[in-house]
Amino acid sequence: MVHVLETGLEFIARENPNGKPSVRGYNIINGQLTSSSDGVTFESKNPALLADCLGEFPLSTRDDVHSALAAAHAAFTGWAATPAPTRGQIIGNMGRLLMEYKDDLVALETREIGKTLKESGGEIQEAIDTCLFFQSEGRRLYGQTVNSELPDKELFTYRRPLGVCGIINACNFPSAVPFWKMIPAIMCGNTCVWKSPQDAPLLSFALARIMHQAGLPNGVINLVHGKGSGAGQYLIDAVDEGLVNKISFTGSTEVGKMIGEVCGRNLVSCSLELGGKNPLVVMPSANLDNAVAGAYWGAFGTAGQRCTSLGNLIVHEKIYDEFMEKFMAKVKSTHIGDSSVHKDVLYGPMLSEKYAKDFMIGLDMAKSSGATQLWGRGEITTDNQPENFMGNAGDGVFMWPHVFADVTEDMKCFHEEIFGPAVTIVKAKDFDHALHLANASPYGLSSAIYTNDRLEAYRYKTGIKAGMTGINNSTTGAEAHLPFGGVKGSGNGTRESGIWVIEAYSYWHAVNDELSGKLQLAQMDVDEIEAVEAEVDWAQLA
Ligand code: UN1
Repeated sequence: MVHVLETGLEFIARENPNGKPSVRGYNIINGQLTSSSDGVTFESKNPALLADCLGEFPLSTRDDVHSALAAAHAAFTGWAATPAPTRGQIIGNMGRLLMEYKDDLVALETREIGKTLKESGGEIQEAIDTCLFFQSEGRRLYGQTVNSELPDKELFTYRRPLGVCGIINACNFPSAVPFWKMIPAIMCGNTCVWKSPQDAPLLSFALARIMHQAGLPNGVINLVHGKGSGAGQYLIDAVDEGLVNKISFTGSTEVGKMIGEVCGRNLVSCSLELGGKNPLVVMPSANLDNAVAGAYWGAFGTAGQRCTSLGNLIVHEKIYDEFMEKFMAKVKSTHIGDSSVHKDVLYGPMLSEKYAKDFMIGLDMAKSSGATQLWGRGEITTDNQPENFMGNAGDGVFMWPHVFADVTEDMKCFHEEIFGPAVTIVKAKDFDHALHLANASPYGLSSAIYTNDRLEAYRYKTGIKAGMTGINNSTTGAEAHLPFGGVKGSGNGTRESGIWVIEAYSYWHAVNDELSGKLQLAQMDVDEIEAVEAEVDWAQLA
């Protein structure tokens, strides 16, 4: 931890039960550590051990957000003019520093949002992969040469940066997702104001410091902490004030629609990665053990708090009983607890108390939908804990795994995302019915099918309306060089990751260069070509 904390954090006096330090956190505006203009702060708490406070962070005011925007505007011209290979080199340095600090960052992420150490490790790795991918993109960022219809004239295309980007991400992927956004943004020459998720300010601070340590000039990425209704909203309001050229948001569909409206009325581009009710179909030809493993991981890994978590598990009636027996045995054996203390847990606490509260509302919705609750008893407490809960339930916000069966298309819980460890199970009569069910929710982010029938797999892949599909795999598991995003209620069609994300952070600039020494008019001064009358009767050949 020493390296990261050396870069400007002060400790504050607190007696955390695990003996870990609390820090005074700061915004980073134009490379400087600043507090909020009115001095108000909020706390970041370990959801597995609520008495462990990671620190106090500025509750940023409108003025703070405006200062960050001013810094991003001031830095833009110089950064956009920096050669792309140099920008790529700095991004490569970020990747190498993340590798150096990986263990510290993994432990910090687990402490701040409660993911297991293994999953935090995967996530920091995804941020590293993103840096390494975009390091070399600095030596490409290709434009094209295009042939002109006129002689002695050249046509070119260039990728240009959009300007100042507002970045807002959720706390469930607090490292990978902001890197998915900001790395291509700065690669293309943009500058950013990053509103950190309110439940992961310390990790966001550490990541932003590492970016500066890698050689990022001041003002290119400016970090402001706060809440969605505060700093996040001020950043969106700045779109109406003409101060933002791009918004990139990962979060709920409801907030995404609001952001889309604000951006739409200002003709400002936005990338929206929103909710999902991701279906996973199990067909009779599937390897059932693999299907059980994929469904179990999809539903309960990360305590079900991924955008790509399994929502509707659609099981063919022929293998329903056999599948359910194996699936329920796994659910009942689930190990839950604080991964920084207990090694082999499948999942830890909810991301924060707020996520725990919202999950309980989701559970009530599923119950009142009329589904059969096969497993799960809400929040884990000292006198309400599953067999394999590890630790002291009262210390944090832990939830039982929940299984709702006999779900049908007319129920609310079939259509609505429940963000947390809960799966809704639907029985399908045949393949067509399963595909219909998989397409029947308002979302279209991820999807999956377990089958060993190649034609079924093909029909699923072509018939499903989703941004991502796993064949004989779970609904999760995006890689840093494949396009990530959804259709329908899951987003506005933009993509993150790989070469595809570059479209979201640059515009195409078409340039023509007239070398003929005179004015030549496109379409009008083009040589006319006369077709020659044919003398042959082709019909004779038929
Ligand atoms: C998200 O849930 O917002 O595929 C991102 C996955 C991860 C990324 C998820 N690699 O689940």
